[in-house]
Amino acid sequence: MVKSFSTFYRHIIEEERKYPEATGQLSDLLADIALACKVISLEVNRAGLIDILGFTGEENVQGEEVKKLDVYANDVLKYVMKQGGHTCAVCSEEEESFIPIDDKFKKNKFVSNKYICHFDPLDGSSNIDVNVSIGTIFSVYKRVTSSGPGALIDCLQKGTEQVAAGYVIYGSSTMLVYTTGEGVHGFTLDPSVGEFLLSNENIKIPEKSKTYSVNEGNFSKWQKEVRDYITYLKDTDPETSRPYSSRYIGSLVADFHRNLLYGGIFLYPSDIKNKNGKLRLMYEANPLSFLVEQAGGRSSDGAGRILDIEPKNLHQRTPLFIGSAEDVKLAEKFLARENKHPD
Ligand code: P6P
Repeated sequence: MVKSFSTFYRHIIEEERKYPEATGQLSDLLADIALACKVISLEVNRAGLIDILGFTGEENVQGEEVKKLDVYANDVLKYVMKQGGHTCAVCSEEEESFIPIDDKFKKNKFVSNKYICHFDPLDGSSNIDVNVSIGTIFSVYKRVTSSGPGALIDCLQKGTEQVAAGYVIYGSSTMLVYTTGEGVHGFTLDPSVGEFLLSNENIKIPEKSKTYSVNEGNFSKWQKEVRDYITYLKDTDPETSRPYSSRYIGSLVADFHRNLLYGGIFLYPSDIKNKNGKLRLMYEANPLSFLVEQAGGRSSDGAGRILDIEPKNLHQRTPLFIGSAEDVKLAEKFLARENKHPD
């Protein structure tokens, strides 16, 4: 079958045309995000050549050493969102609080800057220096306040309220994967023309897989039910495709992207040290959960749907079980046996 030739911008415009009432702001916003990620991609791919590597000596809100590329990616996204005029607030892993944007930048004087965005500007940053794939994750909501600079209430909405979500993975090629609720579509950056070209239309994650992705170094810290689940996956039973293969890159976007295309379950459970797990709800779990559900997969905190979680703060963490629907359902069954912490 001949692949339809399309660029990311053309694709979002065609999606927009399905909604007569659309003002075009979301299309422009997504194009702005793609532009920012092209700029970030340039630096990521050059990082090995210039002194952008290494530590800035500062710490971000997570108390982690910040590498210069994290700061750079965050600055580019903030700048492009502010100049783009379609957002009233930007939230980021690198920013303690949300950044309100007043409407002096808005492009359409009849319509307020009606969106807010959450970003993980450069997820997996600990892998920057060893040339492992890293990524930018984004999540877009409609504002709930009516006009002017955005407020916290605009930024703390359930994942089900997202109007768009996606990521850009900076790997052997730079790929953008997104959804606006009309399926999941992948685009590969052609550096010679500087465009994201449609490469994976209507991605569907395999219902069941033979791959699990988890940091087994935490095994002794998990509650018993999680330990039982992983042990089950490693037992031999050809009928249920066991033992599963273990694949763990330690870069969420890279692990998720592989599972999205090939099937698999990624899990970052809570443990005795991290009672709510490590990963962040607003700019990691929610956007990837929107994508995986649109691709026919499932995403849970072990007890319930990630997208149904009512957020309490911008940087709250959540346990995450995400990927092929049958695998996530089985993990939930193991966890339902009892919710006691490790014996
Ligand atoms: P661990 C990278 O720092 C990150 O935030 C995610 O990209 C990744 O999935 C996770 O942490 C890896 O955590 O504890 O296994 O190193």
